[in-house]
Amino acid sequence: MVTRRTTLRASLLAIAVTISTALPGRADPLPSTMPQAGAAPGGSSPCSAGLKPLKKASDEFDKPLAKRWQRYDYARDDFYKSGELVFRPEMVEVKAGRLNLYIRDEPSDVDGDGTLEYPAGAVESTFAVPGASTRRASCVEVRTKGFAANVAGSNVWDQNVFSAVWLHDRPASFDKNPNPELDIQEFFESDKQHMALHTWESPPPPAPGTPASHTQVDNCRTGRSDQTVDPDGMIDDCRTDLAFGDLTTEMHTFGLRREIVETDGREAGLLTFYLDGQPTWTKEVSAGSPFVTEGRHLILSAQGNPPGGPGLSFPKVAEHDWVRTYH
Ligand SMILES: [Ca+2]
Ligand SMILES: [Ca+2]
Ligand SMILES: [Ca+2]
Repeated sequence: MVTRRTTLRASLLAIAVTISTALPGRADPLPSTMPQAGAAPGGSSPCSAGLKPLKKASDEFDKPLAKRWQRYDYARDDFYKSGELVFRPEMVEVKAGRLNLYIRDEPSDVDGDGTLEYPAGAVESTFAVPGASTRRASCVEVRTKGFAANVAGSNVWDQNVFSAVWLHDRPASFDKNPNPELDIQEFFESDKQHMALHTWESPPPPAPGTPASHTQVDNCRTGRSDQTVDPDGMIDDCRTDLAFGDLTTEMHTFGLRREIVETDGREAGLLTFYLDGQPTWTKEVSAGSPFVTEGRHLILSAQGNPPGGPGLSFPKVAEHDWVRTYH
């Protein structure tokens, strides 16, 4: 395992070195298939390096929510539910430059099955965070302070609800198969970032577009040993060695860069997840994979895991300071 890890790091270093040579003031040009890092003024983070801000896919949350977001609403469709949470538009608030998503301790049995559901907030963008091409990478960053699935300790699932930052178009549909889902923060432990890739293979209509279960493609959690089998010869570097302390007490920036790079003489799709500018997971997929090429909506949500109540104190609120997309 150590040898493989070293090899992966060496591959990544090779990529990093290649990109750094293209920064302004350096002489070596990039191969034509490489993203033109440094070619345009860009963001200040490694996620956005060399890319231009994409205003139409960004929001500082300093004005009321415009048409670039839809609020999830259980009254519109009972699809808008997660575990013991039901999504209500009034649980979404924009105030003092922040998008706040609440869970309130006002449960009722909305579906009549004898269990209580709690009103919660979630939004999905109407814009797409663009996918990457051979010429252009894509980055989305979200500044957020969430609530964790896990408060008391790393092996205690004591809260049963959590906030999430992810890319997907909901509901899934047959014509968008395999409906890739990229979870920048699938769920959230107080001191760990949990990232995941899923697909939703939808049956043809008239069956519901979102199947009952999704496919777990891969995942990575900081601060925990890697639980997945990495494919041979492909970059899959989950930084299980990183410790971040309590992530719930202040704002942190979570990001995902998607790009098509040349590594070891081949073209590859590369997904790099970030926490405060630090790469936490670098995952290779094929250059044509929809995980890297497809535009996807951004979803900011409270999520629930049945069974049981949300646990611990109320009100719970996930605060989002901004969303910034670069392309
Ligand atoms: Ca803001
Ligand atoms: Ca119920
Ligand atoms: Ca893996």
